[in-house]
Amino acid sequence: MSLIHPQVHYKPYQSAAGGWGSARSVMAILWREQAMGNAPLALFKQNKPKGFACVSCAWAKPGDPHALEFCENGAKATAWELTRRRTGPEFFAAHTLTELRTWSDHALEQQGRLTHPMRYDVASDRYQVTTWEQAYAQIGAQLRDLDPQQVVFYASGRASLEASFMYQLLARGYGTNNLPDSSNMCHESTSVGLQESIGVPVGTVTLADFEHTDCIFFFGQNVGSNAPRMLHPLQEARKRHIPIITFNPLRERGLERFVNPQSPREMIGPESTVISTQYHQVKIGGDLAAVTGIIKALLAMDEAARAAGRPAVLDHAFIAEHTQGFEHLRSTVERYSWETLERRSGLGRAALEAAATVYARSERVMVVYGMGMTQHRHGVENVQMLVDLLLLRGNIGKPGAGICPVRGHSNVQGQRTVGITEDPAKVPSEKLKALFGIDVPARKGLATVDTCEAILDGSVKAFIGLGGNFLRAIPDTLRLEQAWCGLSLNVQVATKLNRTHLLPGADGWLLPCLGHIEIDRQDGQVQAYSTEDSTGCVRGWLGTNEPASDQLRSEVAIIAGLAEALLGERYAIAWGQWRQDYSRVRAAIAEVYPEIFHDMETRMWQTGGFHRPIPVNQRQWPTESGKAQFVAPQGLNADDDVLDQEPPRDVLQLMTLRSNDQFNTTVYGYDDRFRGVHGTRSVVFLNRSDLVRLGFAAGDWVTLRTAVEPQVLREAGPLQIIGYDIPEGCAAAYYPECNPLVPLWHHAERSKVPAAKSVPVTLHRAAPSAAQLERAVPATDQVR
Ligand SMILES: Nc1nc2c(c(=O)[nH]1)N[C@H]1C(S)=C(S)[C@@H](COP(=O)(O)OP(=O)(O)OC[C@H]3O[C@@H](n4cnc5c(=O)[nH]c(N)nc54)[C@H](O)[C@@H]3O)O[C@H]1N2
Ligand SMILES: Nc1nc2c(c(=O)[nH]1)N[C@H]1C(S)=C(S)[C@@H](COP(=O)(O)OP(=O)(O)OC[C@H]3O[C@@H](n4cnc5c(=O)[nH]c(N)nc54)[C@H](O)[C@@H]3O)O[C@H]1N2
Ligand SMILES: [Mo]
Repeated sequence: MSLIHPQVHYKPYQSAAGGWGSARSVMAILWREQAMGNAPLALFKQNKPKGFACVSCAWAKPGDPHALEFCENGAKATAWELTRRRTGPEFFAAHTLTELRTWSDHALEQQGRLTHPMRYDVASDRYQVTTWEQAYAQIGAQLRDLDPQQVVFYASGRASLEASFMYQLLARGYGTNNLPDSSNMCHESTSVGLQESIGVPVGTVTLADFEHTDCIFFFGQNVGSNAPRMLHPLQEARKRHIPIITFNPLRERGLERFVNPQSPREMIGPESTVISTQYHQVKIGGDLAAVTGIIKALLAMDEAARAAGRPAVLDHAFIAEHTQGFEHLRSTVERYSWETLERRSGLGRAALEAAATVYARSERVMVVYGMGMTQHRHGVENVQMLVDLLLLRGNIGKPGAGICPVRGHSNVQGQRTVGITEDPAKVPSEKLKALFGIDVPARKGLATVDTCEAILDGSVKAFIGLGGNFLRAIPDTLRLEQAWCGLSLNVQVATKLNRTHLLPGADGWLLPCLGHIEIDRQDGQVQAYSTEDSTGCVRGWLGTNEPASDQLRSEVAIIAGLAEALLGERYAIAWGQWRQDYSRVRAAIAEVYPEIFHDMETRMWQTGGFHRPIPVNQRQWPTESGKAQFVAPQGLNADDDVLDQEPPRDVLQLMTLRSNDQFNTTVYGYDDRFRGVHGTRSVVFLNRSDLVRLGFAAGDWVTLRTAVEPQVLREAGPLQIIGYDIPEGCAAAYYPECNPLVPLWHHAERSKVPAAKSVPVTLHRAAPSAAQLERAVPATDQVR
């Protein structure tokens, strides 16, 4: 099964992000997915009024869209869903799961869209066609025999508001809060950190703020690959000469330069827009120290200004009226010496002072961030330090300022809003009781890491997955795969085949659903759906293309079918009527959450949709104290598992990240164009001084081993070394291939987000497989 790019090579990418490289890439992907017929037309309706929401990232879609409101990777996601390829009954008849488990992630999804409901047959080791009625009835019967605490209802962040709302009602009506979701591996550090600091779990910035800001700080987010549409507002900001100050261990191309591929003038001209005006290659996990340094510089500037009779640098009136904890933050920060801050951040004092100077000059500052902040042991503190920085000059609650977490999946934020959470305290229980007669279980449910622990200890027996690729996305993959086989029931609602489906347990069901680009008809009536994006904006959407198979059911229909089979008429919920008309689901959502969703049915079609109210933007702080909370860092170690004072010299900090040719565990291809890698993902990026010091050379093959908990062998590779522009002591390699290296317990305190960006590893010489050798990177073009 070789679907590898024929020409493997490494060649530093010289061009800007976007531009012709991006346009070429869109054409190539349409070709690759055999989607030339239907995808190009669909692209015109992407992110448009009465069109569909891009199924890629959660970045905001403007109310007045461009003619083509999509990016290279959004086009890939569209083509991926609209592919002409099909993974139907013939495919499953031809391959046992034992065989399919030897296939790559890429090869599996590349087979195309699932078409029929399938059930695993142990005797033949194959999936066999079943009917929807059988599926609902038998899954319902099995669930009735289980204790609800033994069952988990996972959601990946793509399902609509309607489907998500029904899914949590199904789980709670059945009797459990076991509702883990992908945000448990993603922005949960945000939800925990922001809730505590400012009293809301979501970002405060909207698209309009980009027009008013006069400075943007950018931490740990790879905008060029993972939220490319944001490059447009960034470019606009740069045209207004707004400084953008970036902290990232890698010089990510999208954060350096951009050519708008939809601007004919820019495409033929020599000019690209410089995105970052300061680029700080912070050490992995060094942000706590870096932000502490910036705050230290600001405190000093403030003191000096006031001593000299000049206006203060900090907004003391705001701090006094709206915040708590400033003095504690000040004394904590002042205790750290510059020497410590420099060592732990990997940045010089002058660089941090330069960032502080621009911050102090600016009246409206935004902080944008992503997984480089949340997926650390100190992920929650990282987020809170960014809030601290903003609060010092009143940069929350005014136009052009605020905190901007860049969420992942297209509706991941919305799912949380409508009740997908393991925590019953976050659910309007009285409403659910009054409206539907559901008693929300008092017992806290399992989030993602808890679910993994419960699978390991055997206390979870059944897994229902609404999308996603749980077994590939979670940490400690290999250990979990073994335990996973002990599940008695495994139900996966999906669009394409992935590795999680290949370990079906005792009874496995694979239920194919409509994608969001497809027209959803219920009893002949076209149904709309809705989402909430990363800026708290809710909008209505419509699928535009004919479904991949007439057997597909919508997620709403599947949840309704399961609910009818499992719960019957136990509650005052007309599941069947909700399926027939999704506006009834929206009416229920509006009844449960009127402050956010009142008049949803009309407002979601307004130009640009509607924004959920964020009280913080009126400077009302729904925290315990009624004020915004400064949080002082407990320590500045990147990782307490490796003693920072004297790190063993051969331990490197590994971050696992995405290439430009994947969507999470969906591997579209083997190129990471902006990082110069072509035709392979079996690489590890390392600093050249580290290579010399550790006795390796670019082009060598190594396995990585986790350097904590030595009694458990965690390994990934063999990977080929690329000498790269990355700080000393740091390493980078791809997710999900490196997930076996991340110990399950190695997660952020309080949010339990796996610390996928700081995994202590050592390097070990290894021989590549024959297949790997064939696609090895020529050693000559290694060094950048
Ligand atoms: N095309 C495409 N789009 C996507 C996705 C995709 O896979 N493909 N995934 C979606 C999802 S679910 C999510 S959550 C987002 C993910 O989007 P990102 O948040 O961009 O996630 P990563 O690709 O993991 O990249 C993390 C970035 O943080 C940097 N980084 C790592 N460690 C540190 C650190 O300690 N400090 C700092 N300052 N930076 C650090 C890395 O160099 C990298 O640039 O994108 C969404 N959009
Ligand atoms: N080491 C490491 N691990 C990580 C991360 C990391 O940076 N490093 N990132 C984490 C993050 S941020 C996230 S969000 C998770 C992602 O974890 P998941 O959300 O579980 O994984 P995805 O890869 O997004 O899921 C892909 C599958 O979703 C299904 N799918 C696609 N579209 C639809 C649809 O419309 N409906 C349904 N029902 N199914 C659909 C397809 O079958 C596809 O195979 O991974 C996390 N894991
Ligand atoms: Mo994510």
